[in-house]
Amino acid sequence: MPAPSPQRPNFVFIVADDLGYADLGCYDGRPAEFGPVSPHIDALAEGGLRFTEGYSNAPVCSPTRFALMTGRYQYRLRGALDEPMSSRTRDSAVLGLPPSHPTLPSLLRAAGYRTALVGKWHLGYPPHFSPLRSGYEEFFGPMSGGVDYFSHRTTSGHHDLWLGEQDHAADGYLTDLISDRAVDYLERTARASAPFLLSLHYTAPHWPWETRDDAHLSEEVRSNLFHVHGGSIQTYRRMIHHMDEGIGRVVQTLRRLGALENTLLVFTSDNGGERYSDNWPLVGGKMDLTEGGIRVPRIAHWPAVIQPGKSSAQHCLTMDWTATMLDAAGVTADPEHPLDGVSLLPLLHGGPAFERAMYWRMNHRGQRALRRGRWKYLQVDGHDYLFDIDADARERANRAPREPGRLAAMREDWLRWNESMLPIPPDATVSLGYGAKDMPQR
Ligand SMILES: [Ca+2]
Repeated sequence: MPAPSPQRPNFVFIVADDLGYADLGCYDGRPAEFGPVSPHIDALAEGGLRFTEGYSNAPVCSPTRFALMTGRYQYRLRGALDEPMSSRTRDSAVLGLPPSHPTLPSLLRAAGYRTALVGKWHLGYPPHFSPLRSGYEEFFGPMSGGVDYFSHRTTSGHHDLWLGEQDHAADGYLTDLISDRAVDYLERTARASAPFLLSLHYTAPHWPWETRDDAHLSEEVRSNLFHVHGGSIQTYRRMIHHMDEGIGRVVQTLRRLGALENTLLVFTSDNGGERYSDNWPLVGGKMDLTEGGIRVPRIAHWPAVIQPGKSSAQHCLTMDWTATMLDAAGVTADPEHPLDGVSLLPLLHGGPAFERAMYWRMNHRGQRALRRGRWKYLQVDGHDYLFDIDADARERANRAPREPGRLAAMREDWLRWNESMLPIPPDATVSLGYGAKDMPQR
């Protein structure tokens, strides 16, 4: 094992929005007609560790972000029980991340880290909630779940681009504005003596389906950002490519400032892919607890510590990275809010993979899932399934009738876990945005 780094590392945690398992070149994604979709992210995989069984805490936006911020199962907080939090929550004093709750940025900041969120928040609005109230010193981005890339407005028409807690007018394509701000932050921060956390939460490649050259679409998607009448695989890939270009600039800036070596950079997605995504060979996508909804790209890059060019089948959830970053910074969690996340730091240092049970739940379609080792218990619409994921990641060979004992044990395991979480209240919402009348369903 390499010796531990003498200085506390920096963290750049990059989240793509609705990016699927096979959308990137380094996950066997197909190239676009313009060439490789994700050359800079692919280079991070070559220089770092690529996870083949990395999972999001939820198959939808805001619940995963609750888990990332708290390092705990999101089902412990009421706001995370909406799937996802919609823009109707704007005035809510309940639906958001409570400022009193310890977070990744608040714990790091208390330990002397500089902290910034550049990009999407989606964890509630001021005056009750905001990134600045949850540990970030700086915030630039939208607070809602989705905005138009050019007008920066939500479906309900609210302008939703903020600098701190102030409305912020800016011209430009949101992916580029986010990349510009990230580079600007690094230039102001990376040479300082204090280490930093930069949370870089792109909205790409989330709908509406707009590339940098599609400003003319802004007006027509104004009242329906779900954009059910538009988009294409070509547009989708270009949106990923725009984000990839920004990530390339971020990496280049870190390198130029001499900060790349001791920065743990993680790239991942908040949930599985949406309608134009490629989740092959997995079934399902966003909102589903089948693998396509929760297994996501995940790359860790840290030249000082991680051996380059390897992949790992270590099971890990989004919240495990919260635990990992705190561990790498030498910061302990608040004893009143112990982490559910498990630190992967020993693995990053070259240690062996370990078993790590993972639990999920969705109000939508009454879904449950538990992955333990090679086995997965899944319930959808009242039907119980059992899959050997190592043999059948596509979840087409249902082993439940052949292994009733294993199924029963895993169901009991899930039920015990669920009792330790908040129950789903009657007023919890499920927001789908479109359905069978808009396009044939899978
Ligand atoms: Ca998302």
